[in-house]
Amino acid sequence: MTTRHLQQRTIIDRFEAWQTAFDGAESARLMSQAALENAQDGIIGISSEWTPQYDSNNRLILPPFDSEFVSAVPLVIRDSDPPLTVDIISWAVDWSSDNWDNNGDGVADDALETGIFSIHSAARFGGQIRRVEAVYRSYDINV
Ligand SMILES: [Ca+2]
Ligand SMILES: [Ca+2]
Repeated sequence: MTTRHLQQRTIIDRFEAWQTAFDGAESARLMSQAALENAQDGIIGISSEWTPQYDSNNRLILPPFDSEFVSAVPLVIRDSDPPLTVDIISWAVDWSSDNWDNNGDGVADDALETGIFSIHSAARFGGQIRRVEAVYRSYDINV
């Protein structure tokens, strides 16, 4: 490894960690989406014993990585030596059956929540944590 290469590494390490964590979170979201498409629960690295938490905007709040309910899954996202791995977690919500008023219209699990799913994913790498979330209608998901 050349000195020049080492200097470049130092400069970009911080951004790389941020970007790598983001890539990991995106990968987790895609894995959950694929699982939902295959009629699986789409949950990665979080115990089914966990009780979902929501913020004041009815958005799900993932448990922290050090939660007793979390066993983050290592995911290799770069070919390198050693392989670059991020820790990922993901949770999928079927709005029609989570006993929560996800769309904030005053009624939990109403007809307008039918067929809507959201996926909430996070990844941790190099001290950085990135979170992503997405909402889908079932016709996007081919359930
Ligand atoms: Ca509602
Ligand atoms: Ca609901």
